[in-house]
Amino acid sequence: MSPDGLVLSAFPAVIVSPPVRSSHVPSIPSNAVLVIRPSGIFVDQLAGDPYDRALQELFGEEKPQTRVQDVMDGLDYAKEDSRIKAVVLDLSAIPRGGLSKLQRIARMSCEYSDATIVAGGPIVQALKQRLFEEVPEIDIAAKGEGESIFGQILAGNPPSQIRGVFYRTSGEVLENEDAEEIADIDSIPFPAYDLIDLDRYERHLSYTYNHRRQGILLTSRGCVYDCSFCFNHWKQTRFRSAENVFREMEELYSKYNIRDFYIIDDIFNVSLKRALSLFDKIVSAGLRVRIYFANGLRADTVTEEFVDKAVEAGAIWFTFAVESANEKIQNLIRQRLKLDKAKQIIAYTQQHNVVVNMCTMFGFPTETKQEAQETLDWVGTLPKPSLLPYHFCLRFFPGCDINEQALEAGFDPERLDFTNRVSYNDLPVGTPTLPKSEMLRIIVDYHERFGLHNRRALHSAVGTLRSVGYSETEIVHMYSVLKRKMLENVDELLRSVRQ
Ligand code: B12
Ligand code: SF4
Repeated sequence: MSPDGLVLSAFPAVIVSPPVRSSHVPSIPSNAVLVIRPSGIFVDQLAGDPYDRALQELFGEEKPQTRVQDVMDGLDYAKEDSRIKAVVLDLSAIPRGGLSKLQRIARMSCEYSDATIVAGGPIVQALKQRLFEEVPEIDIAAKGEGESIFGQILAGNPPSQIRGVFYRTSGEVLENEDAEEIADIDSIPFPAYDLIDLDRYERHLSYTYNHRRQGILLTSRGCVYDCSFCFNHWKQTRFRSAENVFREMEELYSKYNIRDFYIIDDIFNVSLKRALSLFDKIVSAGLRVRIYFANGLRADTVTEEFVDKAVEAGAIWFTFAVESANEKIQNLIRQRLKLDKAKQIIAYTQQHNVVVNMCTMFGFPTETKQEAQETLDWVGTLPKPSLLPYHFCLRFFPGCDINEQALEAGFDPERLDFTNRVSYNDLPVGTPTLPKSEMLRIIVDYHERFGLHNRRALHSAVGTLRSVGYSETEIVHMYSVLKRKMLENVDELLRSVRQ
């Protein structure tokens, strides 16, 4: 065994053999030994910005990297497959620095505990019983709002008597009826900030890539729209009152010295009246805050008054959800954004001294190269591109209607499943109407025209960030994340673009 090799104690035998690269799919004999031989460096996410990786792959120059998650997945599959009698992790092809990560994998794989494992979040509604297969350690899963369900679990109530859960009993997974959603969400207490070490959070990057004492605001639950690519896990859409949101802001402002507020609602601007009332309250109380719309606003229902009042109240960060500028795709995904109205209000917002982002996507079922190109061209007609280079390949999450639309359009089911197991900025795999090579070109094209590899866009973005108060360190950290490599200073960032 190689000196770096690590054997999982759960498996009885150890054999190291060199990796065999072959185009055919090998059959697995009984009593097999699985050799996992990662190459390159171990990473949590693949390094290098999407532009660089797309180019490298187009020209066949990809640098070897191995995702920790991929190794863990391999181990998981091996555990379930009775034909595999042993697993060997052969580390001879990775530099020594990866050892600590590998030990983590091994420890995590071997650790068992007697604690009751409770899961929650949208993933429960999305995967249902399948979640218990994917994560066999889970005992109970809450399929709705945790506030009351978790309290009942902690109180020791038997799962069979708790509404809104899946639970494992005598080897099967049972589902109870849904729990009621909380009708008046003003009644939910504010988050317990006294339990949070705000200084520690400040050292980490916020939703908008800066280091601040952060107030995170969720002012509504649910969404009135019905986009087919989205997992809308709330049944009813409910809004907190402007008064209630303002009281939370005021408390965070005076008690915790928080000045930066990040709004993460699905669509904050569904109620214009409520939004304007909140902005008025902030202005009349003289709170000197910075507001970030970290999640997408619906552009065609934003008004000039909304933008003006939001800016007056301290908004410095606007994100607009555009997704596609092609009418056919807009109808398919049921977003039905009025593109002209959206363009007008985005351009209007860009006249203010604020960050303006647009989230766009490609890779929709039936989308052709020309239709995908339309989105890029539409972005090109705006006075400025999106500050954040957020042009992503669509991912297919379980439970979203887009999956059926994709299957109808001839997508390979295995590829669909693959896309939701990788990070949003991992490279795309291609669709029946948009092959992978075209997708890679779209990424390269986007970054050269508007993104990380466009000199004008980068200079303009850095100028805007400085003018809304981002420090040089924050800008360096933000772009280190976007480019997936540690930058020394802003000059290095600006020098990195040749054209
Ligand atoms: C903020 C956010 C993020 C942030 C998260 C930052 C953070 N550290 O929290 C960022 C930008 C990093 C992010 C990333 C991603 N996100 Co996101 N995100 C959201 C968003 C907008 C808000 C989440 C939130 O705080 N909600 C408010 C709280 C109160 O609601 P909640 O989390 O659902 O919790 C309630 C219940 O679910 C339940 N509950 C939750 N946890 C638990 C635990 C227990 C034990 C119990 C009993 C109950 C319980 O009780 C809570 C209170 O009622 C949601 C959309 C939404 N409206 O929720 C999407 C959402 C959760 N994200 C989604 C996705 C797909 C992703 C990504 C996979 C995107 C990608 N392709 O990479 C990644 C995954 C990151 C990861 N590693 O998990 C999807 C999930 C779909 C699904 N089927 O699971 C959502 C629903 C968006 C959507 N509409 O499609 N996300
Ligand atoms: S994508 Fe946005 S607007 Fe569409 S349903 Fe989801 S949260 Fe609502």
